[in-house]
Amino acid sequence: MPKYMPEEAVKHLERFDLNGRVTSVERYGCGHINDTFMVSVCEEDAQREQRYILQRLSPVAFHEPEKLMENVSRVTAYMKDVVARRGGDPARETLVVVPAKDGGNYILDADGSCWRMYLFIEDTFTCQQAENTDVFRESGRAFGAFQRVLADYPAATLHETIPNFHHTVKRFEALEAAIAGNAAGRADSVREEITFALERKARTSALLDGLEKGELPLRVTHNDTKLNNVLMDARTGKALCVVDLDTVMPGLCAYDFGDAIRFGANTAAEDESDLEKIHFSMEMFRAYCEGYLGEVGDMLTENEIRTLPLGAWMMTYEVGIRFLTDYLNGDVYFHVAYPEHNLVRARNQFALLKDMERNEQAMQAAVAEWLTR
Ligand code: ADP
Ligand code: GN1
Ligand code: MG
Repeated sequence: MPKYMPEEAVKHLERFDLNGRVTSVERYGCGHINDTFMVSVCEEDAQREQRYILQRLSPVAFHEPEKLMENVSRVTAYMKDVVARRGGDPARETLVVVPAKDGGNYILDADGSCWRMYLFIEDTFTCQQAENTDVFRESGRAFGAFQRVLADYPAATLHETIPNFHHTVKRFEALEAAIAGNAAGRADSVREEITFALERKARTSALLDGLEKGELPLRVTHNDTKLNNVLMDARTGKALCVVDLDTVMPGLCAYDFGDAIRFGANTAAEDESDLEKIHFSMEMFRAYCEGYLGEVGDMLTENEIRTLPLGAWMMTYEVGIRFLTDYLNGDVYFHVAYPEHNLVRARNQFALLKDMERNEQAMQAAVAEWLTR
């Protein structure tokens, strides 16, 4: 997808309820889906600067922005109450949607693209890679706490913003269609990666089978638990706020656990091209278990806990085939910085997957410890 430039973004700001003069608009963050900008506004009355996040939702990923924003508004309002009741600071610990002048919570531009704004949460940082176990353990605590807070949320009121988002069998079918369609003429150059993906077909339904048989419950999950979707407090180093709520919908806890592991227990960045640098870190895995299961260990069933390592495998495999699919389709979904970017990401995830497969027993043993606590 082409990236939007600040000059394009700035045009939409006058439709939001901002009290002051816009002084700068810059592209921001490392998300692969939306176009994100940081906006600075010099407030008229007070002589101070207020910053905002402005985002254009990806129309390729999200087809019903109205429903998506309804989810975001409801979930953030719910979390705000919980945080306030606990004596926390709702403006820092949850996302705050900035209203549009027409009273809505987003605007549509002439092309039908959806733009929305949040208050910028100051004095935080995000990590593009887990630098140490403390940071990763903290992110596990944050996603665990997020899931716990939403445990009693009326899940049936949530819209499915991306249908079948973690339906790995359907992701596999999308890969098969991309191979057959060969839209970008790249299929012959990635035969090795295609074979690697196809060889693992039998396992793609393993979590869905558990769901179908009633062995695994649906919960309200985040579904995109990358480390850079947690804002860390720059003053304390502790996790402060979970962001990127576009895919909050019913799901399996193995999705949230697994997606976090595939990103943070990789010894290299998600798009490292030197495969020698890519290893699966059991140390990081254990640290995440401490953070995550420390929050939700008593809430999850034994079956759920036992499927967490499978979740790590599944999410790594799934996003690997999603990157490969997008490469075959000509880079229509994920933002790319160079032509081979999606292929590099797919190879990276497959290298990680191989190392995870070598560590499956160790992962199982690590989660089993939580069953006897
Ligand atoms: P994408 O869906 O494209 O990943 P995100 O919503 O995750 O977009 O935003 C991209 C990045 O912007 C995040 O990783 C985070 O670093 C930063 N970010 C998002 N929302 C806020 C906010 N309210 N305050 C400060 N930083 C934010
Ligand atoms: C996308 O939006 P972002 O960058 O946090 C994607 C995830 C992938 C991830 C891979 C809505 O996450 O599913 O795991 O890239 N989000 C969506 O880095 O497709
Ligand atoms: Mg994100």
